[in-house]
Amino acid sequence: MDIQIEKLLQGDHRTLAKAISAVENRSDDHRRIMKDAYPHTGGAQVIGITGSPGAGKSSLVTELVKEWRSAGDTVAIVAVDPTSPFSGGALLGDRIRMHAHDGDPGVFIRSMGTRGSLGGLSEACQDTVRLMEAAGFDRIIIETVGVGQSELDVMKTADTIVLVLYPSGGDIIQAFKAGIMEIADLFVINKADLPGVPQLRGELEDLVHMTKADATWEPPIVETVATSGSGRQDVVKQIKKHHEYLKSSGEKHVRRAAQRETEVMRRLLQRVELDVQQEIHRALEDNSEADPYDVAEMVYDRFRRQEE
Ligand SMILES: Nc1nc2c(ncn2[C@@H]2O[C@H](COP(=O)(O)OP(=O)(O)O)[C@@H](O)[C@H]2O)c(=O)[nH]1
Ligand SMILES: [Mg+2]
Repeated sequence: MDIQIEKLLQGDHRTLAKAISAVENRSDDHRRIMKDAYPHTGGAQVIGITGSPGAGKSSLVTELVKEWRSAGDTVAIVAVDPTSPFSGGALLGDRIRMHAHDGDPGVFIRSMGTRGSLGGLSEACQDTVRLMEAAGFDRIIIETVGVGQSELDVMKTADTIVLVLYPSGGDIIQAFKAGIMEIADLFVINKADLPGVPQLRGELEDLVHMTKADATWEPPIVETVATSGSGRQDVVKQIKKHHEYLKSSGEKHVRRAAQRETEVMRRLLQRVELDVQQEIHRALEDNSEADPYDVAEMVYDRFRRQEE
């Protein structure tokens, strides 16, 4: 499979799709593809959208796409589905197609299964986002269900994090426990056509005051009805405002620098993990009587010696 970087940079959908597959499968040329693409990244606003299943994330994404497309912005979407590698993304794809974005070169959708990629979800997702940036998309959306640590890591690679809630109780506590509350930049109360909105807003305001007491950006709370499009302009406005805040405050730079460090660490640890495991097995076999403190010490010493 030969990926032509020039075609990727021109925004060719087929080349972009092939490049993402190559990276997901950790094919031989994935490092080359990423190195070629990397200098062309950093231009898009990456928006993470999370929330429990059924909150209305895909419906909201569909509305945001409409709004941005009518303003002339191009949009690429990564739909991370924890259950199946296909259903969620296909569903989202169907929705967007239903709204006549089919064949629109300004919209690109890719789904990704939680266990579908070899190098880890956040790595695959981050690489995918970079390829989309290199292909010239203005806005990149990552839609994911905020359940596990890997989904949380995925969210942390976004510039702007949106948490979608709806009035039914329960999921706000779940989000709080999962640590999403602290990292959200914008809260959307979707299904605002249903009863219970004032209560949810009250709970949310309390939690925001608690977790974001000394933050320079106080996350706004926006109400939407994704099925009718009501409130979508407010969401778009707040996402834009957050991006401006990130740039003017220097926070964007700070976040990207921190992400860079985390990424290097993660990629490195992944590579050494296998080596370390082998070393541990050997040390355990050779020293069946030794306690874990000494074995750990031995393995560490062996690695230190290898370095010298
Ligand atoms: N009443 C109501 N239903 C909605 C709203 N937004 C989405 N839904 C419905 O909620 C269900 C789940 O929506 P979906 O976008 O797939 O949620 P996701 O799992 O978070 O992506 C669908 O049946 C939607 O039609 C809303 O604002 N009000
Ligand atoms: Mg969905």
